[in-house]
Amino acid sequence: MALDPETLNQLIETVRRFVDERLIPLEHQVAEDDKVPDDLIAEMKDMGLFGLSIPEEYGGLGLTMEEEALVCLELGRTSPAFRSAFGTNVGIGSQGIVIDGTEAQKREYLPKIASGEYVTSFALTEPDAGSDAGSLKTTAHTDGGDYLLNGTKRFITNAPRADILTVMARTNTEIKGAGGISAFIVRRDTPGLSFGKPEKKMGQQGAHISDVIFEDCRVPAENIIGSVEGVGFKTAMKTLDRGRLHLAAVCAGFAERIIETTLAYAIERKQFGQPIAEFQLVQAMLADSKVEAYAARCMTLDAARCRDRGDDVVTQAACCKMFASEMVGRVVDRAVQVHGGNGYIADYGIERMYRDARLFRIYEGTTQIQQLVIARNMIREMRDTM
Ligand code: COS
Repeated sequence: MALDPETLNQLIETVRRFVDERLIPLEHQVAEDDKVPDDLIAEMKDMGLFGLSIPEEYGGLGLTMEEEALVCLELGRTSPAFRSAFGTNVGIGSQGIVIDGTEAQKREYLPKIASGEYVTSFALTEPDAGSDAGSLKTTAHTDGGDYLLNGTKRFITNAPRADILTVMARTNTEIKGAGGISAFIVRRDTPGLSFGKPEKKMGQQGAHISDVIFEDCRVPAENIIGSVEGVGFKTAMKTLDRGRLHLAAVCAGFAERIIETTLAYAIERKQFGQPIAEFQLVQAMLADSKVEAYAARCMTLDAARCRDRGDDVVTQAACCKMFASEMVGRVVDRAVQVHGGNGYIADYGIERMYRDARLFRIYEGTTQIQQLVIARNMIREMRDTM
C-alpha cells in the first residue's frame, strides 16, 4: 500500500461524499446538457483525481492498483461521464508515459497531467483498425529530425478537449503488424493536427469522442515514448492492461449503485398489495445481481493486488474487464425489469444507466478481444509446460 490505512480510508470517504453530494444530484443535468460543469472539473482537480495513478515524485497521488481500484469502486457509483472527465489522465492517457516514458518525458508531462492542467487522450483506434489494433495505418515518416504523422484516429475519448495525445503510428511500413508501430506524445497545438466533430452517442453524455486527423503533423523525434521505435504496440497493450483493471472496478461500482437504486425501488413499489421486493421472482433478480457484483469486486481487487506484487496480470485484467462489463450489463438489464414500465422512462434514470453501461463491453477492448487474450494465454501457458 502506498498510503497508510487511515489516509486511504479518508480518501475513499472523501470520494464517496463527493459522489453522493456533488455528482449524483447532477447526473440528469449532465446527461441533458451533454457537459460536465467546469466548476466540478475544478473540484476534481483540487481533490487530486486527475493524478490518482501518477507517481508522487511527478505530482500525483501515486496510488497502487488496489488503491486505485478502491477509489474507482466509489467513482463507479455515478454516471460514467464524470469519471471520463479525468479517467483518461489516470488511465490510458498517462500510463504510456508512466510505464515506458523517458525520465525527461515523465518530468515534462506527468506533473501537468496529474494536476489536470493537461487533459490527455489515447489514440489507437482507426476507422479500419478497431479490435485489430496491430493493423493500424497511421504513418510516421522521418523528416529531418522530426516525424510527419498522417492518418485518422477514431472514437478518441476526450479528444475534443485533449491537450496532449498518446498516438500509435507506424514508423516502419515494411512491418505490417505490431512491430512497426511506435507511440508518440503529440501536443494539441501541433500544426497538421485537427479534430472531427464530437460524435452523437447512445449514452455516457457529458463524455466526448471525436476523430483525430493528422496531415503532415510534425512531431519532434524526442516525443517517441521511451525514445525507442517499434515498441509502441507493446506500450499500448501494457497501458490497456492497467486500464482494464481500472474499468473493471468502475463497472463493479456502477453495478453496486444500480443494485442499491433497484432495491430501494423494490421495497417502495407495491403491487398485489405488497412491496415487490417480497416477491421471490424479484428477489431472484436482486440476489443474482448482488452475487455477480460481489464477484466482480473481489476478482478486480485480487487482480489489482497481484499487479501490485509485480505479477503479470494480462490474463486477469482481461478476465476482470470481461466479467465486470458483462456483469453490469446483466445487472442493469434486471434493474430495468424490476422497475417495469418506469425503468423505460427517462425520469427514473435507469434507462440512462442502461444506455451508459452498454459501452463498457466495447471500449478498451471488446468482450470478444478479452476472450481471445484469455484463451491465447491459457494455451501458451499450457504449451510452455508441455
Ligand atoms: N503486454 C505486453 N506486450 C504485449 C501484450 C501485453 N498485454 N499483448 C501483446 N504484447 C506483445 C506480444 O508479446 C507481441 O510481442 P512480440 O512480437 O515481441 O512477440 C506483440 O505485442 C504483438 O502481440 P500479438 O501478436 O498478440 O498481437 P496481435 O496483433 O495478434 O493482437 C490483440 C493482439 C488482439 C490482443 C490486440 O490487438 C488487442 O488488444 N486489440 C484490442 C485493442 C483495444 O483494446 N482497443 C480498444 C481501443 S483503445 S481505448
